Amino acid sequence: MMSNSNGLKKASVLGLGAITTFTANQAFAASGALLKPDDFVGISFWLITMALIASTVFFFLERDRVSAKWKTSLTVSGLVTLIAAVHYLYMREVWVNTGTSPTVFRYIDWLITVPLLMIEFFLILSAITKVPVGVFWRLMVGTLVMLIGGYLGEARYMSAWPAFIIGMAGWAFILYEIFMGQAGKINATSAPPSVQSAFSTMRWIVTFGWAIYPIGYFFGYLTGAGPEASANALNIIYNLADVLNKIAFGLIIWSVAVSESQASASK
Ligand SMILES: *C/C=C(C)/C=C/C=C(C)/C=C/C1=C(C)CCCC1(C)C
Repeated sequence: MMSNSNGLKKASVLGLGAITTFTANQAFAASGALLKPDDFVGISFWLITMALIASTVFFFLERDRVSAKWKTSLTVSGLVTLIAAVHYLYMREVWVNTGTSPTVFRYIDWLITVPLLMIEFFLILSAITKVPVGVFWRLMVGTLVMLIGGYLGEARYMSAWPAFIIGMAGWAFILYEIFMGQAGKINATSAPPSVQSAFSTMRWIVTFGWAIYPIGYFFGYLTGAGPEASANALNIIYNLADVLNKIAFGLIIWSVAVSESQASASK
């Protein structure tokens, strides 16, 4: 009973938040251009905004279904999609009005959401065993190097290639930690099968799903295509990557949380 009415309360708070953001944004939109039917990049910004809002509501409400130690993981998944949804509203605005890449909003979003995604690795392991904080800090350092490198290149503080290489080094450091470093070892030695399987899927997402971003950067800055062609490619690629890396990633965590909660309830 209690958790039901809490759920409803949460849903209405969220709904209100979404509507407010949306209305404020519409007022802002009225001053500029509107979405055109042949602007497929602009349309992708819209579609993904809606998917992100829906995912946020879903993750927050589903917290009620899982046992206590999994709730934080679902909260973090919902925060990732919420933060991204708000940024997508602004990014669409920049795109529709100027036809240029919303680089600053994109990186502010990443600066918050990528660390939160890294924390998920830490959380799913912490739900089952004690994890040294060094794991957490190494994942943060890798993230910062990756994003600062990318930003320096995209905002043209640095030439595109060297910045790209710095970014790639940060990502490689993250991959090392989750495959061969301490996080990987803790998973292999102490996690139950369902956590191991979620950990391994999450790890492949960070490998192949995240690889889509440097591919986007490549088409955006390193091929020498015209500015318009490359801005289109860059944004559509980054947008699709976000669907996988924010929404699908959250769904994997949700599914292990639900199955582990049921398993421990039936014990
Ligand atoms: C929700 C947003 C996510 C998961 C963003 C992830 C971004 C990356 C994995 C970016 C990677 C990059 C490199 C590996 C090289 C330099 C350029 C970047 C920043 C695009």
